[in-house]
Amino acid sequence: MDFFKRLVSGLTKTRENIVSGIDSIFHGFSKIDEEFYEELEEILIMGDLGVKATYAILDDLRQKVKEQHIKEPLACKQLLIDSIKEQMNVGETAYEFEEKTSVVLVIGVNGVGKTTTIGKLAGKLKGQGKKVVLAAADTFRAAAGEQLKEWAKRADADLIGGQEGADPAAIVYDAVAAAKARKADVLLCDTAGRLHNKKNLMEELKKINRVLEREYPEAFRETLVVLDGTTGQNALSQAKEFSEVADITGIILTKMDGTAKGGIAVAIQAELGIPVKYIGVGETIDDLQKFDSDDFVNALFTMEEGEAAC
Ligand SMILES: Nc1nc2c(ncn2[C@@H]2O[C@H](COP(=O)(O)OP(=O)(O)O)[C@@H](O)[C@H]2O)c(=O)[nH]1
Ligand SMILES: [Mg+2]
Repeated sequence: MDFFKRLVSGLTKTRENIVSGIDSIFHGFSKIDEEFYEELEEILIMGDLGVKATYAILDDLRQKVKEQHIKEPLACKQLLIDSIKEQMNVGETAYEFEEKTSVVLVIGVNGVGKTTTIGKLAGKLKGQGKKVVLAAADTFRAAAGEQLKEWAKRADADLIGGQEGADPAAIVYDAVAAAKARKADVLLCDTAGRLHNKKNLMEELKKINRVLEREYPEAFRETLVVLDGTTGQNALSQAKEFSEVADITGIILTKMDGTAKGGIAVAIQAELGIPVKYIGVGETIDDLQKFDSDDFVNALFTMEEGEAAC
């Protein structure tokens, strides 16, 4: 299946959640009035686009409708699509780390998909002919290291780890030494996500960052927050909290296969202005895609073959 078809297919539930509601409004209303906007507002908020983004989208839509003297609800569907794309605009998303000697710190709460995503990323980079080293700096649970070891095998990447309970910053230190010695292109660091203990997490990230700054200043830095796309508004608040303790350069939204809450991608880019760089669309090594907001919105409003158009 090609890339766009997979995206369209993966977004089926989100599309049903948002677009079928929108379509019924566009068809159900004979004129554009307050009630029309109110219903639209409710659907966008229920669709996890977030309150702030929803208001911005509707303000923009109202203005365009006024300027262009549009009277028919159906005639403003394309304007709505354009408004969503505009609100999501965060400029060109950069993937510089893929081209440079780089170190990628992957953070996020437990269970969101950090380890899995690192495995997928390692596989992608290996596919591009890169040398990849993984740092198993989630030493909080022994299982986490084992899981990353499995992924390292699958992706054919090197792994640097330590005992359960070992100091994560010390593992990152060892991993940097290995990355340098082996002339690695990319070092991917897995971490433990204990957001419920913000002070500890902050201290831990600070320590890791200090090691990276001191030992690997020549490496290009990337800090990616992994969020579980099925958790909707929770994901948005996690992104906010992490942005308070780290300089986030991008978001990875996982479990976008089969969720009805994919609208959260709009909220994240529109509200936080942080680019969603990848989305996870399954549990295998190939299930990670680069994210493009225009493609995403197009896929959201594209009917799949067999899906009834309202
Ligand atoms: N369906 C689906 N499951 C995923 C995706 N990413 C991760 N998972 C699953 O989510 C669970 C937790 O992932 P894990 O990488 O261990 O999360 P971590 O605690 O953040 O490291 C695992 O069962 C993964 O297979 C995804 O994109 N789609
Ligand atoms: Mg993990």
